[in-house]
Amino acid sequence: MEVKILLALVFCCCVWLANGCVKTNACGDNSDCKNKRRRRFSDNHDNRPKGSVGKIGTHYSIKLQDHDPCDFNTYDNDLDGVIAKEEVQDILGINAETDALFADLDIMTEDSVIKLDEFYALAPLIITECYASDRK
Ligand SMILES: [Ca+2]
Repeated sequence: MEVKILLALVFCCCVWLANGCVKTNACGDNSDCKNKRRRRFSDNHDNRPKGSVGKIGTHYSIKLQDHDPCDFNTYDNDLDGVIAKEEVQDILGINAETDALFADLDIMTEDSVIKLDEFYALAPLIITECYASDRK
């Protein structure tokens, strides 16, 4: 009987500790990682790139002030490693050219996000400003 109570107590402690660890590793309410993401977003909010895109035939011309239109990180504002359509629209506006650019960059996987490999494979082919870019 005493052994069962002791085991139950140990089990409860393990569950309690495990829950604590999960909360620490995932972005919990007080964890730093969530704050860092929010901080980057708000830091960038005033300094977010703003530009425009024009379509010339099958190619695009992107005009951005003080930001590199050929840099993946220019577009990946939330740092999740992929570019969502909303992230491109935040910078280039919501219009037909932005939609077409996003669709052409997403042509390899068509998964509604642009991954790093996709971006650097396609940007030098379809974005005029990136023709000379030899980034990998
Ligand atoms: Ca992103």
